[in-house]
Amino acid sequence: IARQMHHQSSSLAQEHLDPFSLVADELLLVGHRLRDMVIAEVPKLASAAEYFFKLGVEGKRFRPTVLLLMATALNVAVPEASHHGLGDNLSTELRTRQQSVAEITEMIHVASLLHDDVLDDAETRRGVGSLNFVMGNKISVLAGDFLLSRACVALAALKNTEVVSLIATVVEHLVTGETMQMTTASEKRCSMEYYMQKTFYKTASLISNSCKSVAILAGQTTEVAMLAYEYGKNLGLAFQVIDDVLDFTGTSASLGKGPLSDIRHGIVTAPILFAMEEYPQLREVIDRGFDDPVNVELALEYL
Ligand code: GRG
Repeated sequence: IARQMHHQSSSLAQEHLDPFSLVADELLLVGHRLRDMVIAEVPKLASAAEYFFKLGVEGKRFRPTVLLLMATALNVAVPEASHHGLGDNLSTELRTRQQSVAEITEMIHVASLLHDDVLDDAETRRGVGSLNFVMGNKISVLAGDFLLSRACVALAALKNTEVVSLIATVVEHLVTGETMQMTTASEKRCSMEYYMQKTFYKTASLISNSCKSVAILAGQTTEVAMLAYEYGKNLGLAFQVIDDVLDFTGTSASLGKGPLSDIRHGIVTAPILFAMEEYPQLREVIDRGFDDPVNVELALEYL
């Protein structure tokens, strides 16, 4: 993507290729539109649904950033076929539709965070009280459902059945990944294969399928769409592995929540699996579970 951007504007020096700054203005626009898209009729639902879209608690916007950069790279050469159904101002219309994918993706992401925090009984998120902690579990679940519904409406408005199908399937993947994470079966919990599959569903699927959607909207070939998918998949897997490491190395300030929260929730993450390859005896500690803080401390010694 950086190379494509570089070709587009030769004045763009390598050191200026900070991905966030390249799409900063557009991210602001996406942020404004998201705030409009999540306005609800009933005041209690409105304040709950808007909670993570307000300035200062909007998160890193990693997914919209990746999608806008993907759109920039792919729109350099838009095949003739994609003109079909779009007006004269092709590039503006196409870009707006791709921004819509970024907005839908962020809404689904936030919906999953709201439900996740209820499941985990979390107290903090993005450096503030999690919505379930501040307003209660019931409204958090409903706000997540509301966001999913708004995302569905925006998705339908794209009038592209392939994209609708891809993104709708991601919701199933999120639920599947979260359910897989709940397993207590030792064989599965402790295998790298299971971890990678779970991580694809939980984190990478949303990024890969939305990247592919941006390519489809640009009328790219199946081959390019698959490359966009693979790129998003690998980026998503890497993103989760880094997120896993940060759980051990980050601070409350940098994480926006307490460190070691994964291990305290009994989640077997990448650093634990890698440590287990070196110290097979760690498996015993994992099998005993992390409900007991003594086992958490023991596991940390291996890490
Ligand atoms: C209702 C859509 C829906 C799903 C229900 C709870 C659940 C099933 C899925 C949870 C999936 C989940 C929370 C995956 C973790 C993904 C992840 C790495 C989150 C952190 O993403 P960041 O760091 O967060 O991009 P910010 O706050 O920056 O947006």
